[in-house]
Amino acid sequence: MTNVALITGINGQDGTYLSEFLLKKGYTVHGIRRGNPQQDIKSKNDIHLHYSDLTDYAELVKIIQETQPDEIYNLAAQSNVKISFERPEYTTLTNALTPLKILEIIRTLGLEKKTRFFQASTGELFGNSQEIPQKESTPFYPKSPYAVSKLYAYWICVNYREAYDIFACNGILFNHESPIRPENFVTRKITKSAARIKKGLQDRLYLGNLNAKRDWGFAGDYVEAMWLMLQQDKPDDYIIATGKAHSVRELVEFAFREVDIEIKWEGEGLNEVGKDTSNGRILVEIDPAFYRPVEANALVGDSSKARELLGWEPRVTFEELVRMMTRNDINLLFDN
Ligand code: G4F
Repeated sequence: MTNVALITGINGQDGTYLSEFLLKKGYTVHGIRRGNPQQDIKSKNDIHLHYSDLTDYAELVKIIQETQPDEIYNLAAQSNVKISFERPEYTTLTNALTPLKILEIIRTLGLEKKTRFFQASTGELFGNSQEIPQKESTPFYPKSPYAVSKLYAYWICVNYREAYDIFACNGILFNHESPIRPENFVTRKITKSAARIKKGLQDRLYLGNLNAKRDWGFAGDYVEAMWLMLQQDKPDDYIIATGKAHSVRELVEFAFREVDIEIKWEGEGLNEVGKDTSNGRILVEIDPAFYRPVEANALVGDSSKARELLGWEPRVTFEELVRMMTRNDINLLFDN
């Protein structure tokens, strides 16, 4: 008998890496994605795709009833922090209520003893926390509608674990990136722009807060941690992070270095620019449109608990991650 996994958000970055990981482990993988309901269940690369909208409770019941999963990974979300300030209600409905619905379905279908549940929780829960690095015991202080919606999701997961004995885990994931990260996240925006500027396809890169610091790891490493959490004897919550913070400014410098451009910074605040040291050309400028109404503090996670209990540790460093992403973006340009 093979294990059956059901992944929401199968077509996103994490869904892509996780489904590859589980297929290699011999799982039967089902995934939910938005699309044409007429297509019902389709099979693509050995993944059974279910076209559904997660706001549709009845369809979710049907999919879980039919697939009888051993493990459910809830990766679907409106995951962009900036967009959450513009679409707070949609963000809340998607991020907070989807895990509630899944947990409630597990309970009402009597799958408490069969189905294990993973919730993609986030380092953004610690938005304004004063403790650095943040641990599982650090008090939460969310600073965006996104983070507030994920706070509900975190606690409903804990609540169903305690109330109904469901094997439910929160992976408190700090930023995790890859070559398939969409461009509305800063890592991919920067690596793609560095490649395009190098090739003469773009003049400038416009960014928001250069001083923001994040703990950036590789998504491929993080999906392994998700799986490990569901293989333990007891359900629990774990921080998954590299433990190292870097600024957006450093990210820019690293990515441009990969395309043999050295950046030097001049000016201050909104007038700060990044210039190519070899010819003085301005390549990076600030655009206040990319600032957020409030910014989280330096986010950096202490994943000692995951290292100790799951035997997990990140393999790819920040430098390797930026190199991997920038080189991929260069290759994509040369392929086209
Ligand atoms: O890449 P970001 O948009 O990711 P953010 O907001 O840290 O959130 C990501 O990580 C979280 C986990 O810690 C996840 F929960 C969440 O779903 C998502 O995956 O922004 C990173 C930083 C921010 O401080 C932002 O203000 O980069 C700063 N930044 C500066 N200029 C920019 C830009 N971010 C974006 N997206 N675009 C800019 O031009």
